[in-house]
Amino acid sequence: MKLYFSPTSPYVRKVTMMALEVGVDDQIEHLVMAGAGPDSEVANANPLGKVPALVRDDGSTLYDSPVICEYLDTLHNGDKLIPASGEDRLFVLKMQALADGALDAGVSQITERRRPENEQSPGWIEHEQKAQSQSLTEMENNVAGLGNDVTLAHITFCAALGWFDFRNPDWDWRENCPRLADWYASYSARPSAMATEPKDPV
Ligand SMILES: N[C@@H](CCC(=O)N[C@@H](CS)C(=O)NCC(=O)O)C(=O)O
Repeated sequence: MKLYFSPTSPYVRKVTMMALEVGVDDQIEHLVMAGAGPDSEVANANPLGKVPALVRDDGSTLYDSPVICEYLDTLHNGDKLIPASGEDRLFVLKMQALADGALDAGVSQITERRRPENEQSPGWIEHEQKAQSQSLTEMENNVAGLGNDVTLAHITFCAALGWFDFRNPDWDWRENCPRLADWYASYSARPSAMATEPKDPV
């Protein structure tokens, strides 16, 4: 399998943490992208031009990160990181959507701030900040429910919080989210989290 990869993308990090947790990372070749977008090479595998995108050995492709994680979870015989059915499954998928959504709102703010100053919309940035901050409150309220057995929800929470620290180190999200902060401090010590910490390319 080949994975269109960026070392700074939190969505790619999700997929890589998932692959490490389920023991299939050594089956994945990383195609490191300098940039993504609909005009980039990534569009060969994902018409949206977004990473992560996975090319399977038969040439078929999968995207986006939730779908790739779902696929990786089928490739091993150990405990599944996405429950097969019922309320447990819905909870994990909902928590994934929540943390992915908080990330989407963070990425959207950065994208807006990178536009020429006279084209930026302060109203849009405020809109996305509110969505992000409400999502964090919901993560704080649900973190105790994640439990000790690692699931895709844990992985997505870690990817989101790690990226917030990486891209916005001055933002003290921990102040209003003490349970999330404690959980993150402990989860970040997992080998899959330590091996995938976001970093700018040298
Ligand atoms: N929902 C997607 C989001 C992927 C995404 O936004 N990737 C960003 C990098 S962090 C990207 O490739 N952006 C390029 C672009 O939008 O042109 C997922 O979960 O995989």
